[in-house]
Amino acid sequence: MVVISQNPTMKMEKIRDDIELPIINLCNRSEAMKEMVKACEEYGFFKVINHGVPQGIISQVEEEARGFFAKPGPEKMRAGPPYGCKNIGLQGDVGEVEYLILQTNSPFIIPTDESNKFRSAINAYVEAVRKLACDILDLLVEGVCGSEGGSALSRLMRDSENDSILRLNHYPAGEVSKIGFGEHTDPQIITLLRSNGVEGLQISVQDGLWVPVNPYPDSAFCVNVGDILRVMTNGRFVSVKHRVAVQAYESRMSIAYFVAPALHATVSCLPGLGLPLYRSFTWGEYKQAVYTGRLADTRLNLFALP
Ligand code: GA4
Repeated sequence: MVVISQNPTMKMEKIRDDIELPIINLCNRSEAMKEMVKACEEYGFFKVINHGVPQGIISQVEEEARGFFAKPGPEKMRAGPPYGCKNIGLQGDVGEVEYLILQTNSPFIIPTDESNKFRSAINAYVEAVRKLACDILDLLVEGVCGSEGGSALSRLMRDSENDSILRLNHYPAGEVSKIGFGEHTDPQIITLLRSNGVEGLQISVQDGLWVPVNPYPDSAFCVNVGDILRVMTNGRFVSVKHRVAVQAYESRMSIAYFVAPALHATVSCLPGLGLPLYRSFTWGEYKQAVYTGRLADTRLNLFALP
């Protein structure tokens, strides 16, 4: 069904609540491969279950993150640069969100975490989601290029200098008219997202038409295609704009693992996928464009070939 939103800051937008993202069972690998490729072409988003990330590891990091965000503001500010509140990026974008952004290729400290429990929970989580990301990337490459594709994508993140990041977000409950995180595509290869069962994520299936992503099943990871994977599949997979709306009834918490290559890695289309739509570039070059632009920009246009 298509409903017109009454929401003043989200303007008069259409919300479609009859589209469900596919829930893909990773136990059945050949089925999963086909379903994932189809979902990446159609929505740029899917959910995975039986993903192999132990529930204990997920619960631990979620509990620590809840504890961190429940601390008083000044104490969180002490966490310094990894902690941010409302300001998104460097060009004046804002949202009703507080967050921790952690670079996963170098050791980090969270000054409020005297016992190091949070850090250990994060490290265990990153190790587990990294494996899952490699697994998904290998299946996707095989689905698109056949077995000759090998580990073309997962190899990028096996590089110890890969630029993957972990972002923990907290969207306090509030006025539903407010945007927690404005519309954007993820710049990286793929994103693996967990949420605390509170809705808010919406994806843009076509201009001005938003689909709310239901946060169930609870055990699932929501996976989405980033701009780099779009380039590498020569536009066959779509990196789709998404955003997060504030919920009135409960705070939303999410943990996103953004899979990125090393800064020096060259990004270009995988072999056998036709005439390239984009020129080759390094991830460092793309990241630079990402941080000099605004959140909602369609940065890939800058790299499109005539
Ligand atoms: C969107 C995806 C990730 O959250 C993120 C964001 C980054 C940031 O918050 O620092 C950016 C945004 C994201 C894309 C455009 C730029 C950079 C904010 C912003 C305005 C961590 C990322 O990699 O790109």
